[in-house]
Amino acid sequence: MAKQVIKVPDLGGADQVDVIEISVAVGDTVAEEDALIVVEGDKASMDIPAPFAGKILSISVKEGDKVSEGDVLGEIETDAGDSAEAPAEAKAEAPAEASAPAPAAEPAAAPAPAGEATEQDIVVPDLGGADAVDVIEISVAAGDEVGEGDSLIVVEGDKASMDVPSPTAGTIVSISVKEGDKVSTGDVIGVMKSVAAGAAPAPVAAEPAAAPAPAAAPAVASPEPAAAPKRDPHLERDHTPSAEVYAGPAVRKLARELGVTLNKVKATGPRNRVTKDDLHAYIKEQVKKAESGAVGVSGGIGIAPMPEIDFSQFGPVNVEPMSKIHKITAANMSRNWLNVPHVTQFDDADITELEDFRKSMKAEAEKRGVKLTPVPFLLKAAAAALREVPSFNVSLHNDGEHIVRKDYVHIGMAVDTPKGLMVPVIRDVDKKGLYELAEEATTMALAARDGKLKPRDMQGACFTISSLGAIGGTGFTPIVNSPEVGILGVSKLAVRPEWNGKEFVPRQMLPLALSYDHRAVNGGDAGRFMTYLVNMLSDVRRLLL
Ligand code: CAO
Repeated sequence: MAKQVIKVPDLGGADQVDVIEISVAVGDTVAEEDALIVVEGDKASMDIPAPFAGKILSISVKEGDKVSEGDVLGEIETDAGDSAEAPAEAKAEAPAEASAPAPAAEPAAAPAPAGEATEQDIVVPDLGGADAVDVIEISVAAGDEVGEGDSLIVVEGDKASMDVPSPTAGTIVSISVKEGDKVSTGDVIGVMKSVAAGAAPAPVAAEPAAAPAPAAAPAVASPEPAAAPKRDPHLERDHTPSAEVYAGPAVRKLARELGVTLNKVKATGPRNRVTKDDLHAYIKEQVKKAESGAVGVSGGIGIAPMPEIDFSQFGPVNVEPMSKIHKITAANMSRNWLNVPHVTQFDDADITELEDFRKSMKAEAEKRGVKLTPVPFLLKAAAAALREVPSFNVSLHNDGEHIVRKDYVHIGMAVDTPKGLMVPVIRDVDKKGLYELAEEATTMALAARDGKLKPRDMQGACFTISSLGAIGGTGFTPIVNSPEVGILGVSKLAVRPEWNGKEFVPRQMLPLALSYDHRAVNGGDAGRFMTYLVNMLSDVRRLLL
């Protein structure tokens, strides 16, 4: 362990810069090069990185202070052993990567007469040793008039984003790089036409907005690499793109890593600056909203959050925690409701014959130890319909470009349990007989109610049946259990007068509601599916084939 003093490194000539952000606190563990504070000069902001990995022992500046090269910022306890105990000052004062300051732009070959437009290459100026930095923004286009020092493109190195400023006032003729390209000092990034001022022959090629500073005094012998920033601070301006967001390079980098658009973040820093804390607060808020299901549920469609209501003002209440199953179901329901464009189609199946048959088989079924309710018949009919109309036996691929067609028929069965809704899955329904399905449906429903289902028992369904027939109701619109694309809602069988062409006769009618994902299934296929299903249920002989 060694205690080291942290000092302000070479600021490339800038003096008395403002401390605009303290990025660490006492006790924080930092890695070498992590931003400790952010300072801002006239036009540039820059991170002051940690010279070593270690633990922050003290911070001796605060936001609003002014600092210059060599000023003490605080102390750090490094992991380095005695051998690494080089004078901290030496490390902090080490120069930016030993690269000689390069000329900002190639000088023009010939002086230009006053007032005459001359074309010149726009060259990437000294990047303070950084190499092959990313072009992250093109701020101008051909034909744009620019002033000297205006930002032309924004580049980003390891830790800093920097503007490449216009070397002179003039008109952009062309920009030869695009976002995502890599550029280094001396690369030509475009051509501009400048107007030479005054009669005296003047070098047309401009310098960058601020001349590159000479590297600081040579480092005092240090066993470790220099801790000074690797960029020329003159170029590290806080780039304020169209949204005019004010933030330092570290915050911008973090925002990009997290996929946050900075202009959405509420700035609380000095002069409306977005700080790291602002970014964290924004992310926290978004996560909270997403988890509550209020907004950001995949589509992020900006639904206003539900107001918080104190129900006790209306009468006695008891607030209880929701079960885990209830919470999962709630999240899935809102996800599916918001993501899936639902259509629900209704029909009634005349199951008079099916019921006669079922009742005639009931005693035999009981002898076999199974309960023959309408559900196994529905499973069998739905499996046949999925084979007949395969556009229901699909899932939409997440890439939005593919559809997954399934050559298996597994059907989920919604089970009402004291802990909430569970959907065990009966596999290969198309290959199973009625007794087998009846037995499996009973076993699964019991396992669901006893909380004995395993995760795999609830996975892999192609379609779901939700039967409320034993409970009641004439119809309901079930929610598709995505990634499935269809669900059948079954209501209570009712005896109704049906016209047979000559007279009204009492028939046992089963109300069915088929909800489907209209992205995957078109109305025609849904109509065919429902009609096929109804025919199967209405003619029990076909079901048994
Ligand atoms: N119409 C009239 N009676 C029906 C019927 C219908 N559509 N469906 C079943 N019945 C009858 C059965 O024949 C049985 O009568 P008998 O005992 O006289 O034979 C009785 O209702 C009870 O059936 P059951 O509930 O024991 O068995 P089932 O096969 O009908 O249902 C299951 C099994 C697991 C689907 C059901 O118990 C269940 O949990 N349903 C609720 C599903 C649910 O909550 N869906 C909503 C999801 S979306 O929120």
